[in-house]
Amino acid sequence: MRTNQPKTIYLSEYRVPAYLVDSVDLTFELFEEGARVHSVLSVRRNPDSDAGPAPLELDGDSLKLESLALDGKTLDEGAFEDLGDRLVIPGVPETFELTVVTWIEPQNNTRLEGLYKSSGMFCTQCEAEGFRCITYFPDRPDVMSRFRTRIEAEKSAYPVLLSNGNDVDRGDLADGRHFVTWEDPFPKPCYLFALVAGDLVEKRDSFTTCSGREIDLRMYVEPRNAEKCDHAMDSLKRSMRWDEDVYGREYDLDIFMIVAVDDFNMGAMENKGLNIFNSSCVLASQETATDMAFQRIEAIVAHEYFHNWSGNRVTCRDWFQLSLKEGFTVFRDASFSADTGSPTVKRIEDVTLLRTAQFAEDAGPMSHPVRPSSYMEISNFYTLTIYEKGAEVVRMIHSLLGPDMFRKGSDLYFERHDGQAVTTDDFVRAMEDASGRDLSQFRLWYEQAGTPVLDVSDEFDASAGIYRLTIRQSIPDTPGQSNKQPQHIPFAMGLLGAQGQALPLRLRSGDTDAPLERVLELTDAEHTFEFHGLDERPVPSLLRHFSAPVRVSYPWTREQLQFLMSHDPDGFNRWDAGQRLAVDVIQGLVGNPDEDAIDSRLVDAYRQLISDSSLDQALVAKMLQLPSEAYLIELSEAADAPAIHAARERVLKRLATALRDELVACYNRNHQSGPYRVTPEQIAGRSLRNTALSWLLLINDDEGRELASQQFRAADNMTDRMGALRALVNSDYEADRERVLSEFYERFRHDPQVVEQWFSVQAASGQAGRLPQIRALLEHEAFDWKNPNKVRSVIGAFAGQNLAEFHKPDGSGYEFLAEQVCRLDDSNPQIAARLVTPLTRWRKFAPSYGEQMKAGLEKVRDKAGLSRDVYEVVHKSLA
Ligand code: 0A1
Ligand code: ZN
Repeated sequence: MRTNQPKTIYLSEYRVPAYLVDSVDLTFELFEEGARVHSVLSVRRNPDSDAGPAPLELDGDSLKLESLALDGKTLDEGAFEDLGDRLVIPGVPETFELTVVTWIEPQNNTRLEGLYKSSGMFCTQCEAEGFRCITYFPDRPDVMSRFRTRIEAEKSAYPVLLSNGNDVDRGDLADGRHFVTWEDPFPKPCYLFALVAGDLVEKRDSFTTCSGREIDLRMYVEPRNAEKCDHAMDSLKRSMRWDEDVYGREYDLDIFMIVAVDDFNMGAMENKGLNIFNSSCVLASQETATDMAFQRIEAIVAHEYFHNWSGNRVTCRDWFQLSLKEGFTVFRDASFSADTGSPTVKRIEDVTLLRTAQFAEDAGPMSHPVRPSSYMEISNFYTLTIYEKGAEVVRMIHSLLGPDMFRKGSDLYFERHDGQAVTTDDFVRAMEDASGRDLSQFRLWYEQAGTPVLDVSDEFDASAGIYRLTIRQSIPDTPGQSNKQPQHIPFAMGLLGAQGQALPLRLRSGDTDAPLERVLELTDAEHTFEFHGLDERPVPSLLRHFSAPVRVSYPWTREQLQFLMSHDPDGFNRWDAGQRLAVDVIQGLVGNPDEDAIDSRLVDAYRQLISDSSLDQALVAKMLQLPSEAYLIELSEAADAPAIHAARERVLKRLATALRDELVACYNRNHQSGPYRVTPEQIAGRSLRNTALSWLLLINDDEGRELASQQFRAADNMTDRMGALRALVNSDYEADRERVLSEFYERFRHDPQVVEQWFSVQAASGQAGRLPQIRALLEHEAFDWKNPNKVRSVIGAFAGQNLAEFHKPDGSGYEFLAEQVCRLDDSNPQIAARLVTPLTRWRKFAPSYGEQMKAGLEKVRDKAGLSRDVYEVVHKSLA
């Protein structure tokens, strides 16, 4: 087990590695009772290091060292020091060969870091620091080596033996065993190493690259999943083409492999040539996966594939630079998804996640810059800030430079740094060098944490025809950072006239050819922009496309929001105006239980949305979703989650009652007859139908109930079956709820990915997810504490989505979560540290809640033998 007195690691203490490892020759002997790992390293002193003839230091975690030899000579115990998490070997020559033999127990590895077993197969997860759980090694991304890997295992149980690169040798051994040897020609950090051994079926396809090379594409899955590979394979081929077309990036090995495993801490991993996926992020069929899952799979397959360049060919110098690969790759996968489906809808989805969860993270105790300057446990820094805010930062560079200069910059970056381990600063410099733009102030986005706030005010000088827009920027204090400097913010905007027409944005009087949209560049704490030649006071459309990850505060009237909802030429801002209007209406009802009526403007706006089939239905489907409870909490101070829940439900019920007939009509109009397809049009249709259904059931509408039951029975796809199930589970029809839940389970009990959805629809429901029911789910035959997906689908869904229950005034939800975090801390600290997040937000809530949340955290803090992962999160949250 790891030490529980973690030390902080600082970026300022970065030193180049004293030794480099040019090549690694690994042999894995895999057995049921453990695995023996032979590792032969070619080591040489790093000419760029000023450490001189320093001792060689190798990282190790939970390893049994069997032997150690230097240039063939065994080192006995006096010749090196075992510090628990490190081996220190003094007096090593300038170049040498080190042979290390370790014994590990993958079958007992519940942390799922390093080599472990999942559903009978061996697999690995080495990012960030898992390789040290396999063998002693300088486990840091700036040590890049050529890997050769021989895997030996029993042939009947493990017919498929995989690692990175190309298979160069294979054969049979004594005692029913066999071996395969893999060679990866590209030097890589050890976090990109992977191994898989199991009884898997292979699905093959191929891809011809832009230069005419034929790439062998292979997916490996358990036999029962053989029919769920097509979507991922298709997504992979489209990603490969897209990266050639948009970034000029060609795939480099002859084989590209994807493996699905059931037990996985994260979504997927970009190991060189051998991507390993959480089954739920790669396997899909029409009957078992929702539209959302199809889209998520496409995005994750693309994300992992794109890492081949942004992450693998050019990697990170150290883990503080994590966003170098993650922010850029999320930006790339988001652009791919936007090009594939509806760009506005994709933007809405990304911004929803950012504003709900990343803004909350950035305002909480774990707030950190996109390039952090310290950490205790790096696994805790795979955050929304690194990924999503990091992607927004790259997106802003893209909008400041424009697509052509950005492409020049990325070409330069890949060319200049191919085969290197570099920093976010190197990325920005490549963008500067290619474009000639000065991004020195822009770099603050990487260094300063916290979400900038833009306070916007305006005035109209009718006599001069001038509209003045004043924007003040401020950045809140975050742990360890105060008095921040203004950042460089691209602020896209437009102005609308009374008829909804876009007005020319004349920054000088008499400007001819003035554009209808501008990207204003904010660099100072305050700017005033003047727009000339206006006959009337315009309505401003601010921060179009969400051009920067900031909060905008402007005193919109409800009339203006309703106007923008139907007239803003920017689809994103149309949606945003709807969200702001709904937030305003809901907030007006919070803590105001006697107020029953809601603003007729909201009802009218929604009526128009539901009824007008000439509007973009994909956008309408998004606009009909009320802001989530989590977002409403994020927007409030001293939040009262049950009161927010009640207010939101009241608005939903009022809307559903007022629009009952329109909802039935919308349901019927969106009936789909053709074959199921994952197109933006079909997705929008199913979303509208299922929204209509859920609203009708909220008001106990008998026709809605009948429609839901019918849909549940007759659905030919999971989106519709799940839509009906969710609507019935969240309704007051208790008997229907029980019936559909048990029918659903009986039908899909043998499919873990569907059972996960079945768990979460209950855990997230105010009706089916009361605490005794949640406890019963933990006892269910299908629940498995060792499987992160099951843990997330019950405990994560309860604490993250079932907010009125989780925040019950008696504190029982908090106690429950603390108890489960303590339990998980022993088996899987990474998952435990993620699961505790909701409690860390205790300062956001009204004291009667906050104090009890804090007590939950203290209980976790006091657990004996707390992991480093949970220690860091809990201690920072209580500080
Ligand atoms: N790099 C992977 C995700 C990943 C992140 C962290 C992990 O362990 C701490 C494992 C995988 C990606 O971005 O897809
Ligand atoms: Zn990634």
